[in-house]
Amino acid sequence: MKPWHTTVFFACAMAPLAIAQTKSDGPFAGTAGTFSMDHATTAASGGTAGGDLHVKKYGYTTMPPQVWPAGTPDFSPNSLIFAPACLVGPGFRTLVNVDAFSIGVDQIFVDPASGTADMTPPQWDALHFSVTQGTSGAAGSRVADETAGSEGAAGDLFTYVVPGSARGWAMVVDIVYRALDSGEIALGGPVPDIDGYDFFLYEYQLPPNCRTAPLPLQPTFYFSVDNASLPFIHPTWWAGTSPSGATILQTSWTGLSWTCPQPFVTFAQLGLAQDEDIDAIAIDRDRAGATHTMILSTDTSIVPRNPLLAVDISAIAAPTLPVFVYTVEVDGVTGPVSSRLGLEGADDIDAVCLVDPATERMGMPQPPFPIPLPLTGTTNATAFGDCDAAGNRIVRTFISGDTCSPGGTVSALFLNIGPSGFFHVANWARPANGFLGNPWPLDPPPPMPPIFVIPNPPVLSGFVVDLWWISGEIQCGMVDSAPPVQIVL
Ligand SMILES: [Ca+2]
Ligand SMILES: [Ca+2]
Ligand SMILES: [Ca+2]
Repeated sequence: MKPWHTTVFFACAMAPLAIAQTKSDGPFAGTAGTFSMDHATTAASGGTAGGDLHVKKYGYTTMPPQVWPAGTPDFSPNSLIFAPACLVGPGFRTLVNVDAFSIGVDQIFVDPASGTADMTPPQWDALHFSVTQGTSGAAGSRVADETAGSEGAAGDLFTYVVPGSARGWAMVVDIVYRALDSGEIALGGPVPDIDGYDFFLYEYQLPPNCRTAPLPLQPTFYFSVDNASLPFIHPTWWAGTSPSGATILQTSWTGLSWTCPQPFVTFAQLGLAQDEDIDAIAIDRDRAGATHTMILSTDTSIVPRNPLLAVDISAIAAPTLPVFVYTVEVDGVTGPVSSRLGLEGADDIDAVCLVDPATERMGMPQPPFPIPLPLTGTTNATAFGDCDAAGNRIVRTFISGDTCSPGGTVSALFLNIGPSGFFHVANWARPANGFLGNPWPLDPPPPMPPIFVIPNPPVLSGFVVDLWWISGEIQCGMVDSAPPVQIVL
């Protein structure tokens, strides 16, 4: 291996080009998660309609999210809420739609007395969200840009690092990024729609040593169904309360099976009308040391409300719970988070999850290196802790950028461990159709993923490394250096 400054990789000075921002970007581009989609999207993606959770692994893919396999805990569809013992059997799966879910370990940092974002170093908070099909976004916003595309924005996953987040590169804060385009995860249908997302649930797919955070052995699954599902829900689920799509239900894993659903928080406790519908939840209740809070969204077309509400759930049995608009202070002014996301008017959110990347198994963007070349400034790199098929800890790192067709592309990955300087570890080449273009499934099969897997021998476990990608498109005369990403092996 050679220090990076002795590696002659790009020899020519190149002029920057004006390029549209069509790539996935930000600190979570290519992230994993558990998704639910609306019925039409699920069916068009080759899945089984109705309330099912779908697994999407790290990266960009030509395979849609897959139905959760049986396991422990068992989030597969016939076990989770459709077990016959719970009186809503598998035959109802095409009729019941889960439109919000969480496993209670979201990392939510808000003041429970005001609903305002409130972090203490080294905490971060990164909001992951999806918008509804009716959302247009404020002029010039990232959401509006995506809405203008033929497939819309409703099937994309966006992220937003909440101001006040303590660690990392300040330039990623208070910016809406698109972490995944619907085409990059192969969602089907003319206007795909994600209607539920949770990152942490995905991590039950990984051995404990590969997760970003500890997970409960006996988790609780919090969820809501949509109003159209209500005729198919057995009355026992409501425990004597009035049926409502704005009630949040819960079911717990006993180690062998799930308890039958019961109310966690009713619409009445939240001050909502019975005919309203909660369509997104993030709950921080079952995480050690957490302040018990919840972020939710209602269907704002039924009753106009801010699309992100914060709730203090520390007194869960109280007849009414404190509900606030989720707000954040920016430049001394406190205002709705939804406004920072570029949402206005009838715009609405239908999936939400909050993640703290300070867990160190998620890559932290670092300040960019000064490079004596004209750079396009368009390349983005991310890194995530993961496991290989044998259960060994690995790091996956991805780059994304902009298409320069038909130019071929070469990329190089450098690795820095400690004070030793950067070492060149790999080159990666694409022969045609642009290096870093989105969506990836448009590439000729088999797609070559924009990925490099760094094997992680146990002897290196715990080392902090910086990953640095540089890439160039020879025919188009483009070169760029992505900000380095720091992660713990
Ligand atoms: Ca959506
Ligand atoms: Ca609902
Ligand atoms: Ca909503």
